[in-house]
Amino acid sequence: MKQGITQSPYSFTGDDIAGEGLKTGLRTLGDLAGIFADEKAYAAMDKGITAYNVKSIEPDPQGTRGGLYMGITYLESGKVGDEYFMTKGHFHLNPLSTEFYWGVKGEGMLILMDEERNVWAEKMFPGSLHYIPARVAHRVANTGSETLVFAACWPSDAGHDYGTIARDGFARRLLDVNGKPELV
Ligand code: M6P
Ligand code: ZN
Repeated sequence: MKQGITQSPYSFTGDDIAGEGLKTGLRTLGDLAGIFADEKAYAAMDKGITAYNVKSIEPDPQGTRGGLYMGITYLESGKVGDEYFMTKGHFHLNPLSTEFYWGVKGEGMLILMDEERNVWAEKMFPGSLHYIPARVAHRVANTGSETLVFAACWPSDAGHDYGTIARDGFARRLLDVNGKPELV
């Protein structure tokens, strides 16, 4: 049992997290097969390049009710054809689960889609804060020329449903149209 003054086992320095049990995950372009519209452009690219890295602190086992996880994602700048590098995107397995995202560095767009497949997007930048409601799929695109860094906090019983997005995709895509991001 802990007593008295102790030091937290975790740290958050604004653009990095560290501490006990830190988890890290890498997604290469090869891990993102099927999510980009321009299949020809995708086929011509090196599948080994890093699309993004995620670091997370997950103090309780996955599925724990009432627990919280904290993560930070480093999404590289790049495009596949006219489409910005983006995260896989997911609904939560637990449909009641919500999540906060916030922008730390760089420029991007949080793309959101409800179960009726309505799609909207919010600009991400250092200091932007985004609440992702229940039953809303979420994906982030890097629209800038530097690495986009964003942090997230989500319930430990949220889970990731990647299958729905893998099967049906998002109803709209964020493309570079004459140098500007547009939902198409
Ligand atoms: C955020 C959180 C994580 C998620 C990560 C990457 O850090 O939402 O749960 O894993 O972004 O997104 P994705 O899982 O869609 O690739
Ligand atoms: Zn989520």
